[in-house]
Amino acid sequence: MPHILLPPGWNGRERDVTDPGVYQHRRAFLRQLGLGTVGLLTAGSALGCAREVAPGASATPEGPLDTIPSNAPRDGYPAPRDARFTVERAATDRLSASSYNNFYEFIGDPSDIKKVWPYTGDYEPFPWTLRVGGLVEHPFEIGLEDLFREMGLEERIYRFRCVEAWSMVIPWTGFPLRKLIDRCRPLSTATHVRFISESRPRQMPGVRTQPWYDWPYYEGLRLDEATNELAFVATGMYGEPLTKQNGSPLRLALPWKYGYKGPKAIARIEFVNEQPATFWNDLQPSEYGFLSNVNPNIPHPRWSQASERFIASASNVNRVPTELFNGYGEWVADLYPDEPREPTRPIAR
Ligand SMILES: Nc1nc2c(c(=O)[nH]1)N[C@H]1C(S)=C(S)[C@@H](COP(=O)(O)O)O[C@H]1N2
Ligand SMILES: [Mo]
Repeated sequence: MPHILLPPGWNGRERDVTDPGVYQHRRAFLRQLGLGTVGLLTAGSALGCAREVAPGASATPEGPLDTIPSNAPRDGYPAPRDARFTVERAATDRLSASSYNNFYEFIGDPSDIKKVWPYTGDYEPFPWTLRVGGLVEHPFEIGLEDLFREMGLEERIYRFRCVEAWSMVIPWTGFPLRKLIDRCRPLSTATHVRFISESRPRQMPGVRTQPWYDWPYYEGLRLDEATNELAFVATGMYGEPLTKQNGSPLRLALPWKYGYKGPKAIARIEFVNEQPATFWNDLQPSEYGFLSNVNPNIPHPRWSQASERFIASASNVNRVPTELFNGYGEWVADLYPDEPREPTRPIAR
């Protein structure tokens, strides 16, 4: 494994070890809800917040929905909805889902790490080539326009749960991951699949200013998880191609797992014969397991997972109980006979 450079002040500073930084999160969240500032925990760290502008930088986007790449393929939108996947709650307001994000590659303001859309101006995802390799019959590359046409697009409304105990409901456009995996023709020796995100220092300010992370972002699944009916490759949201901050040009949506299991801006897929290392697990194994299924019975070592803040919109946030497998047990419970069905003590998994 490559070496992980830990952030300055790594030890004993909660702010630095938080995935998905609940710390800044709490502050940014309240600010977004218009509740003002709370106890200013200075985010000022050794890194500073200078925003280098890449040569030929594009203008800062005007708003969170101004970041859908103008050359994103639009064939097949809006896609027909798969009626098996709907949620009783109304979908999260589109603006909230596109302005409150975790995408570390685009963090441009360390004091508000969820606000990444203003820093996506230099990122030009299209044209994009997805590379497939490892334990497959024939490694190959495919342009996304061709891939999208070949796979066909559908819409699925899924619950979405971040490990930080907030949640949304998102209408995704895309195709089942199983369809893509079938096309990759993995060898019978493959047991797991790795996903590697794009990493472009010139276009992604967070990659430049946070060198202690082991870019590119990398994730992985067991093959039986990846081929489960629920596992979805998202190319769009709300009937349009993905915004840059939501993971353009393609990302995973795995509704029974915590959000970080779904990498954004996937560049490469690789089949392997052992459990692959993953980004957050390498950084903090006691807090972010490989499986990371949504489970109210497994508290995060630093907070409960029994309930979550459901973000309907910036002004409508309700605390609701968290469901085992995020409510998707019907599809995935059989995959996890060892997953606790009852409350447990905090354990590292
Ligand atoms: N490449 C990459 N993928 C990523 C992340 C990231 O920082 N980089 N964050 C993850 C986390 S923690 C979450 S909760 C979701 C957030 O997706 P959203 O911003 O579209 O809601 O993306 C996941 N995928
Ligand atoms: Mo997350």
